[in-house]
Amino acid sequence: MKKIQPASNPKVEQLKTHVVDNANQRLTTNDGSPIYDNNNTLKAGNRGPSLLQDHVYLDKLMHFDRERITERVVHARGSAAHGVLEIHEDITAYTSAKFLQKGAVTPLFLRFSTVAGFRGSTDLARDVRGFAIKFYTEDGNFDLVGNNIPVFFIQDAMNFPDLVHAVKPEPNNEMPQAASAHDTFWDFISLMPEAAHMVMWAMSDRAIPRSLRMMEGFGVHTFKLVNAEGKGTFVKFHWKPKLGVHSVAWNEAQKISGFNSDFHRQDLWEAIEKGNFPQWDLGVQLIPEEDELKYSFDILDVTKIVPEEVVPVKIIGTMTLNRNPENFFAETEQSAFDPGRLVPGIDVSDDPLLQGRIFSYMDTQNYRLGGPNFHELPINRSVNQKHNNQLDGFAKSDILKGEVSYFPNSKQAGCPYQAMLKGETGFQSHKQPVDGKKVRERSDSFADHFTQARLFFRSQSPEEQDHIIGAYSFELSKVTDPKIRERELAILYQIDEALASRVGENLNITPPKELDPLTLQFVRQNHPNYPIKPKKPEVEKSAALSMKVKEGKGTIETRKVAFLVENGVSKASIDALKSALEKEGAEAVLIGPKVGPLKLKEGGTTDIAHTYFTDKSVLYDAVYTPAGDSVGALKANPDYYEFLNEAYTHCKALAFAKGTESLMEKSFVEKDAGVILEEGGDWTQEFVNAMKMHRIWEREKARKVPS
Ligand code: HDE
Repeated sequence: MKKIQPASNPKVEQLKTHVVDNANQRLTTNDGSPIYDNNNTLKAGNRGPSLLQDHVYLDKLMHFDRERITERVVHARGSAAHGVLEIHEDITAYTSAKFLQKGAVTPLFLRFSTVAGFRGSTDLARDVRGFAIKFYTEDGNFDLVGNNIPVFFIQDAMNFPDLVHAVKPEPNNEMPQAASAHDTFWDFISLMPEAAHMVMWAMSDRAIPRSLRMMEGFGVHTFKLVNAEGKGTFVKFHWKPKLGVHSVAWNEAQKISGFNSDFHRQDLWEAIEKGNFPQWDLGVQLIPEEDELKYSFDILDVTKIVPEEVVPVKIIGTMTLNRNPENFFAETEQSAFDPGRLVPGIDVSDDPLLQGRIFSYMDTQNYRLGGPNFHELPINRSVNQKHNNQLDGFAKSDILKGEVSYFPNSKQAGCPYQAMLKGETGFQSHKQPVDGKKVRERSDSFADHFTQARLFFRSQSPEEQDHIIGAYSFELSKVTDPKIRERELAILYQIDEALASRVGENLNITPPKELDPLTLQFVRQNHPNYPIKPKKPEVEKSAALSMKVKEGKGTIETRKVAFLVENGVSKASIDALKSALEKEGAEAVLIGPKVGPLKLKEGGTTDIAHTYFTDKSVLYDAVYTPAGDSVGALKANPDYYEFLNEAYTHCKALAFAKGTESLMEKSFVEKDAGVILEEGGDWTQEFVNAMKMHRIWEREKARKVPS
């Protein structure tokens, strides 16, 4: 991976002016008064009652009592980093946005999140991941508040609070935390076939990423680019990770949640601290306005993708995350995203979900961050100074100069002036013709709920399909109301018969062939003539939808390999694989019996920071057993066998140094393409190649591995 030094930029410089460094400083109250004693409250006698006049204590406790703010109503659990976007291609024909011009380098802040869980919930929940980016452009902030899944559950903003209520913990007992596997979610979903496509993604491995650095990101909605002549072009935004798109297994995800519920947060933080800056290519799918109605699906319907085979993704730039936040609360927690933060050259489309979002985000930030001045918080400030006549409000920090705070004025020569008065461009909405009656209706072009769900399912590899079936079976087995299970199976039947019957087998249900009357009744509220014959899709399969690594395409950069050791391990045997891994950008981590020094066969010691007490195979990508006098101790160590067995079960690559093969006998590891022995040949390269495939999928077939 290309290591880039984080160059300074206007946002970094702006933030620096707000950073407080307590090193070498005297303790003070919030008003700067030096504190003499920070241990004892003021009392009447050293055994007497405390005094109300203790302003030092009052100052401290008054602040402490107010430390918590309301968490985000959704996407509460998040992790973020600073970075930059660099544009390599010329797309001036489509947009005048300055930050999208060839050569532009724009500072940004990216916050990843899960959706359903509370702020302290596990990173590895089966869930959609938020992918929200604030670009600090010279024309103000542009927020691209996307997800790692390119479609959404619902088509119209009116249903959003219901969707969220259904998926969040149930209101009577606040269970379950950070999980969709419960009655209310599936009750809602089974009445809303428009969710079928997104649910398919959520039941796929996309919803349990290996790392935030190994996820795709999507702007999700269709947006509009607008060029200097005012011509609009529809656009879909894509972020393609340089490290590839990878996931863990569901069985693994649940265990990671126990061993390290900060797994993704820590992974992101550590990668950036080590200089392994995560990178994504920025891609755009461009659709001329004339083609708006050309496809079998409606491009304003957020439950649809535009398959890459139909409109190719043009790569135009690279995003690099190169700096961790200085302070979690000040930056990650207080960051306020809003799809309505637009800059000249970019506009919203008429997607009714996107339109609804424009209100909700600003409204929620006003509430969550305590008033209308949240954009003055350092993390939210634009890098160009804002100039307007808006005054006052809670926590105002800008100090407006002079007596003029109105428009028009003559006392300040009409300033701040409107761009149009000086022949400047400024933000102009795309001049699209609009004509229609005021109605609360859904277009019938939004009525095909199953074709793309089918496209997604049929584009998956057999292993990925198995995982999807496993996920539906897990979630619907957790549902307690049999009617809900059946209703959902009727939806699955509409998508793919084999999918429905395999999930049905696991639930002891024969899938109904027709949608449930309740579901139909609901759909007909939007589409009175439902069912409506869907148009023939442009493609039946899309290779871009499968995550399976193509032979010879993978990378093992930043992957972690557990080296299982005991006293007496051979340094030479460690180094043999360690150097091969490091050459490929991967990391070797020694797991030993205790922290501190570990004896080496060759003499001397090495330091152990990770032990069998704390580290389990689910936290690593592959496992190696080096040779030495450690074999006896390993043979007697049940944790060693747990490590091997689990790594094997989760289809990871395993390597055994010469003289350690016999350790396999007590485990249930069997030699296969992903079990590499140090015997002749280029075994280190073989191991690297096996890791590059991410998983040894053949193993799943033979051994009913948990998904
Ligand atoms: Fe959000 N969403 N959303 N959403 N969303 C929020 O805003 C909302 C939707 C997304 O890291 C909230 O600041 C409505 C789609 C992300 O801070 C809230 C609708 C997509 C984040 C809100 C949607 C998203 C949010 C809660 C339907 C993908 C986290 C806290 C009309 C394109 C941003 C907040 C962060 C957060 C409303 C649908 C992505 C309540 C009303 C579609 C990544 O305003």
